[in-house]
Amino acid sequence: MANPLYDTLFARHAGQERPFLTCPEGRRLSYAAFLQMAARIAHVLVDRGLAPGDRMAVQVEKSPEALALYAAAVQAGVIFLPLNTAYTSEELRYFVENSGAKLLVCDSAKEAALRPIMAALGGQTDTLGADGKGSLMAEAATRPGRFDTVPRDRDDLAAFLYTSGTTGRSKGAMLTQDNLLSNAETLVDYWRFTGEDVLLHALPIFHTHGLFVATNVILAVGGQMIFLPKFDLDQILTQLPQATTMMGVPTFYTRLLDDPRFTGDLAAHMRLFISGSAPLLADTHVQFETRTGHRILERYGMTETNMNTSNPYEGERRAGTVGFPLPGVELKITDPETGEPLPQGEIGLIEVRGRNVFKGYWQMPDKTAAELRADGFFLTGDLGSMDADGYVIIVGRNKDLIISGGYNIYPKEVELILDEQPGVRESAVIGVPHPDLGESVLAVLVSEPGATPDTGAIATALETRLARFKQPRRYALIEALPRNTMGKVQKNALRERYAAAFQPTDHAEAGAGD
Ligand code: MLC
Ligand code: AMP
Repeated sequence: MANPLYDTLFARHAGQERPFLTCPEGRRLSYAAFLQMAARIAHVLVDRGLAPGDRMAVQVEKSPEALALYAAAVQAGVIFLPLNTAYTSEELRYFVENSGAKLLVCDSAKEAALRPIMAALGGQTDTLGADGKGSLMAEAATRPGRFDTVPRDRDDLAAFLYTSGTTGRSKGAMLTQDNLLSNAETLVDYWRFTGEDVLLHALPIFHTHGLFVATNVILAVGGQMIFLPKFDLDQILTQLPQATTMMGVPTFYTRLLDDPRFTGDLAAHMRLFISGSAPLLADTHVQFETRTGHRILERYGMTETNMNTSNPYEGERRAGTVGFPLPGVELKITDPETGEPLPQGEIGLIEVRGRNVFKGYWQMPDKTAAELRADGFFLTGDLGSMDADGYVIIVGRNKDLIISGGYNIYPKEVELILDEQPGVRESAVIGVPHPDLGESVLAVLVSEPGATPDTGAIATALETRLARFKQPRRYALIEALPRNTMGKVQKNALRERYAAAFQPTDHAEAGAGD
């Protein structure tokens, strides 16, 4: 095939008037209209000087046009680099500089701050708003609705997704056409998606979950999506009767359960609820089944690997597990020290191999070599075991990572900025249980001798440096950080000490914050 990803997900629907996207305000887009829109945008990308293999960074609100930008990039052979809308200009500068993006598409509200950054790097800027307006679509409107698809190979890169790292420097995960395509095809079969499916889509489209898992699966079968700008409980409850399936992070499900309007009747017609990106508490699984009769299907994935494991469609969906390795994915549990496979039942590092596993980190050969073995196994950084029936259980992380509402935060990135703040001698950032977000960010600060850090001023200083979801929700002052004999900060001790910081009956020692 000339361009496997484009041909399989998009081209096969050309000219079809079947509905593809429905927006809550009543806007509807057929496949034919969507593909025409994408083709017009692809012309603009070429006219902007983007050649196959060039990067296009995109930081825009969710809209049909934003999704068409993804389709246009695939059709033009341009590498798609979506970015969280919460990232600050400072964070954005790093991504565009590191990736060498030639074009940035951003919201017009951010243009004044971002255009100079792009100009200094020799790149261009276009705008696209949540309403679909801006310079990109104004240009696109003047272009033809057909575009000659640029040939690509399965091994060619389709997307860069940045993921933070233990050192605080984000890494661009290079995903090929085949990584995305093979995973979408596997998931369609495993989860029994068909053209009759209507997916309630309330996830952001700048991460693997909302962009690749949700969207690619629907595109692969020619189904429909109810395309909500974000997770909004009222809209979910209104739209649910029109849907057959939903994908979400665990927070979606706990919020639904917290609302008495979410009843078994409302969910009775649904075919499937899927959860991932963060651990789903076994308790949530049980409560959901009690309320609706549905067992949530939990699966496990990563930016670098797409989806690795899933509970079965038929057969037992076992609470507290992430199911079996997907067809085509090899998974082993190894000793973190030696890399040797461990006997069944023992806890070790989860390693995966398959067509789903990425090519490496952009221009970071050392980091790639450290995490992607020469034999193709990727070290996920997650700790787990396999039960006697082959279900994978994730028990923790070898990596110092916080997952808040499905967004990842690497403590180092936050600690580096906290350590620069007046009165702060050192800091430790930890994730502690949060009833809504699963985990939330808490910063433990040690003062300079004789100083008392002003946590209010620190919180303000962080606003321009870090995306809101990475900013600590609570601060705690402590005499000294607990350390082991090697001098390493014992974060487990801190996590235990502040475990109740965000619990409703708040006996927390930590102050300041929500
Ligand atoms: C928003 N805020 C968050 C947050 N989301 N803070 C911490 N963690 C989060 N996840 C902040 C906002 O900045 C704001 O701060 C306040 O919380 C309320 O904002 P909101 O917009 O009303 O939040 P809400 O819409 O309720 O968002 C919560 C959420 C959302 C859980 C619905 O974060 C979400 O959709 N998460 C999904 C993330 C995702 O798709 N992950 C997949 C990664 S891929 P303030 O102070 O300004 O009010 C991956 C691989 C895999 O992991 O396996 O899938
Ligand atoms: P990301 O880097 O955003 O792709 O996040 C990937 C990480 O999310 C994984 O390495 C896991 O730690 C976590 N994750 C994803 N799905 C699950 C799940 N179902 N249960 C527990 N953790 C998960």
